[in-house]
Amino acid sequence: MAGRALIVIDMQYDFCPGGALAVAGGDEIIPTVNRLIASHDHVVLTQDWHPAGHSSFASSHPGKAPFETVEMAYGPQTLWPDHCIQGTRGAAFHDALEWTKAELVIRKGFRGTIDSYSAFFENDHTTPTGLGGYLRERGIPDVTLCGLATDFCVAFSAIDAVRQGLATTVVLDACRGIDLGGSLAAMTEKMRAAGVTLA
Ligand code: VGL
Ligand code: ZN
Repeated sequence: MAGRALIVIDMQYDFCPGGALAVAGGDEIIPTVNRLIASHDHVVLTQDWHPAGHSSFASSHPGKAPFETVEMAYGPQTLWPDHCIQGTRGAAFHDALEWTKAELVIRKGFRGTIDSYSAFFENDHTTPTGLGGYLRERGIPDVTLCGLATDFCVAFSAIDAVRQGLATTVVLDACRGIDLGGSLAAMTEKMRAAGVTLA
């Protein structure tokens, strides 16, 4: 598939069973993701990469528990268990992921006061990660997404990809979701409505 980039979202230990923010079956998709990596010319990885004490951690908000919502300057923000802290094992890519051919790793969520689900924009929806410019400059018009979690980082990335004018496919078999209060069905529908091809 010439000219198509695969964007592998957050295949890190903390999102796999045993990790700090484990997604059910998160590690089951690795063989499928590896096949997608093998069949794409260009591979980009994202890596959730938070400083200790990040504002998306419930532990940074006295009296709040993981999975509650708080109002941030940029809007509502779900609070999470401490996860993907820079340099820790939990933030590392899963060893079974065949990541060596990746041409770019986009780290996100590295600013202490803002979270970033999307590979393209932080959660204020205006601060870019640079990925849109990277793909434009390289003349890559088509992207395929897979990884974790379907209803957060994958969905936000896919919807932003469409907004960047990219032809966007999400391979659902190669994703797993968190599903907070029906978020998996809601975000799957949002992707479809935005014009994402669900494969
Ligand atoms: C993610 C919650 C917090 C994700 C990252 O990768 O979907 N979810 N940080
Ligand atoms: Zn995170």
